[in-house]
Amino acid sequence: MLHLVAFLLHCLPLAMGHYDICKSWVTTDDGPSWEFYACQPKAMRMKEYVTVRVDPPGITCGDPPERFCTHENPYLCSDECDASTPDLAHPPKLMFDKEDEGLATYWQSVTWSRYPEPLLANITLSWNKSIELTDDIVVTFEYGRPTIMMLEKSLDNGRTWHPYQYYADDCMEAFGMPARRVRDLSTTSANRIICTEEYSRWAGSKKEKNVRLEVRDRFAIFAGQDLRNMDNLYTRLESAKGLKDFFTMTDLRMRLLRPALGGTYVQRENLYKYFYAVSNIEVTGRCKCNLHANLCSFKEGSLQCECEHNTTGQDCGKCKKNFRTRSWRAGSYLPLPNGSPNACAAAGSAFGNCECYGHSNRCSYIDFLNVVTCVSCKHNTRGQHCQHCRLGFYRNGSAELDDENVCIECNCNQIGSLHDRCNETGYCECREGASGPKCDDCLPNYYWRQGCFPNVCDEELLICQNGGTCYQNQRCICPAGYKGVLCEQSKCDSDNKACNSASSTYLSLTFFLISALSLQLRCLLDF
Ligand SMILES: *[C@@H]1O[C@H](CO)[C@@H](O)[C@H](O)[C@H]1NC(C)=O
Ligand SMILES: *[C@@H]1O[C@H](CO)[C@@H](O)[C@H](O)[C@H]1NC(C)=O
Ligand SMILES: *[C@@H]1O[C@H](CO)[C@@H](O)[C@H](O)[C@H]1NC(C)=O
Ligand SMILES: *[C@@H]1O[C@H](CO)[C@@H](O)[C@H](O)[C@H]1NC(C)=O
Ligand SMILES: *[C@@H]1O[C@H](CO)[C@@H](O)[C@H](O)[C@H]1NC(C)=O
Ligand SMILES: [Ca+2]
Repeated sequence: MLHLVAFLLHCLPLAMGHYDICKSWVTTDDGPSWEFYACQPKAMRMKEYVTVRVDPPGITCGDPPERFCTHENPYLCSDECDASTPDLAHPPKLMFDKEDEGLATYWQSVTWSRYPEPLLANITLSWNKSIELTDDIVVTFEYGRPTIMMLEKSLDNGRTWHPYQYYADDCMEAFGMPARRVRDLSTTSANRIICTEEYSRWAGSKKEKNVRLEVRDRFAIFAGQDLRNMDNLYTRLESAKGLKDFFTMTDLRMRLLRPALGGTYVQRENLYKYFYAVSNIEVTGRCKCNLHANLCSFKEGSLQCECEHNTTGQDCGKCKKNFRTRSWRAGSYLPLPNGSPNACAAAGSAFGNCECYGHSNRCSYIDFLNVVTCVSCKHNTRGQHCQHCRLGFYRNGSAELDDENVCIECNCNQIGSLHDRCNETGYCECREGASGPKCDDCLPNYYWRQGCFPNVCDEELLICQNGGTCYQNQRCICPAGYKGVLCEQSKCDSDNKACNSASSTYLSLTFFLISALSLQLRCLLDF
C-alpha cells in the first residue's frame, strides 16, 4: 500500500489532472452545448514506437564473431559475440525490448581493436512525429558508461540536428566546455545546452549504469521539487521563448565518442575490454498535438494525433478544410486551469462571411464600398479574401488556397527580365535575347554577359575569317595581318607601307576614302 502511494505521488505531476479532455457537454442558460478545452495525450514509453539506426555499418559486434572481456575481469576474455547465434548476438533491437527481471539484453559494439583510431558509434532514434519529453531520457550501459558522448536532436525528421547535451569525464578537455549541473541552472538558463561530468566518470560498471538527460530537474526549476507547482511550469512553457521546443523532438541521436576505460588509461595490450553495450533507452514523452488532441495512436507504423477542435495533420498543425476562417493556432495552457482551445472556426461563424483562407486574422468593414475585407493578408497573398498572390509571386497550382505556401516568388532574373512579375506558371517576361522561365538563359545565337547579346561570331553563320578564332561568341581573335569584326579585312588594305604590290593611285584613293569616313564618324560621335 505504501508502495502504491509512493508510486502515485511520483507519477501524479506527469499524469496531470488537467488538459486531459478536449471537450465536454455542458448546460448553460442558453441550453446545452459543447465546451472546448486545451488538451494533450498521456505520456507514453516512446521506445515502443521508435525506429533505430546504428552507424557506421559494421559497428555491431558478431560479424565476424569476436571475443571480449570486462573491466572487472580483464584477463578472462572468453565471452563471445556472434551475430549468427541468437544467444550470442547483440543486435540494436535489444536496446528497446522488454527485459525479464535481472537478465539484461543489450546491443554491443565491436571492440576497440583499431586503437588509437577513435571508436565511434551513432545511435539514431526516429519517431517520424514530434514528441514532447515528460521525463528524463535514461540510457543504460552494461560494462561501463562511455567516457565521452553527446546527445543531439532533430525537430524536422532528421534534416537538421542540434546539440542537446554533452557528457565527458573532463568536459573542458573533451569539448572545451565548463562542467555544469542541471540543478545549478536558473529560470533564465533552463534551456541551456550543458556539458555534464556526472555520468561519465568510472564508478564500477555494475554500480552506475545510467546516463540521463535530466528533464525533471529542468521542470523543477519552475515547478519546484517534486514538481508540485506544475501551473508555474505551464505558464512558463507558454511565455518563455524556446522552452517548449527544448523538450520537443522528432529524432534523437546518441554519439558515442570514447568507451569506458575502467578508471585508468587505455591499455593497448588488452583492447578486448573496450566497447559500448547499451541495454535500454528509456524515452518518456507524449505526442505533440499542439494541445488539440488527447489521443495519439500508432497507425501504419507512425504515431498520429487524433485531432479535435476541427484541426488536422499529424501534429494537428492546421485547420480542417472549411474551418479556415482564422489562421490556425496552437492551443494554450493559459488561462489556468483549462487553457484555451484556440479551435479552428468554420467559414461564416466568426466574421460574417469574410473568408481569408487562413492568411489573415482580421477583417474590416470598408464603409464607402460596403464590403468586408481581410486585413494584412500574410503568406504573400492579397485581395479581399487574401485569394490572390502579391505582385512578384504566382499561385502554386497544386496547393490549396489556404496553404501557407500557395504563393511562390517569381524570382525573375533582374537583368534578363523586363519586370518582377510572372504568369500563372511562374514564367517571367524576358528582355530581347533572354529565355528560360526566369529569363536567366539566352536564346540560341545570343551570349550571356550581364544580359543577353547577339553573338558576334559562331561556328555556323558568323564564322571568323582568315583563320581567326571565335572567343565565347563575343569577338574574333584575328591572326596578325587581319582585322575587322570577323577578321575579314586585311591590314594591307589600309596600311600601304606594309604592302608592296598595289598601285599607288588605288591606295591613295582608298586612303582618302577612309580618312573621309573617319572624319564623318568623328562628326557623328561628337554630335
Ligand atoms: C555521427 O553523426 C554525425 C552527425 O551528427 C556525423 O558527423 C558522424 O560522422 C557520424 N558518426 C558515425 C560514426 O557515423
Ligand atoms: C511518416 O509519417 C507520415 C504521416 O503519418 C507518413 O505519411 C509517412 O509515410 C511516414 N514516413 C515513414 C518513413 O514512416
Ligand atoms: C467542429 O465542427 C463541427 C461541425 O463539423 C462542430 O459541430 C464542432 O462544434 C466544431 N468544433 C469546434 C471545437 O469548433
Ligand atoms: C506546390 O504545392 C504543393 C502542395 O502543397 C507542394 O508539394 C509543392 O512543393 C509546391 N510547389 C512549389 C514549387 O513550391
Ligand atoms: C506562361 O508563359 C509560358 C512561356 O511564355 C507559357 O508557355 C505558358 O503557357 C504560360 N502560362 C500561362 C498559364 O499563361
Ligand atoms: Ca534490453
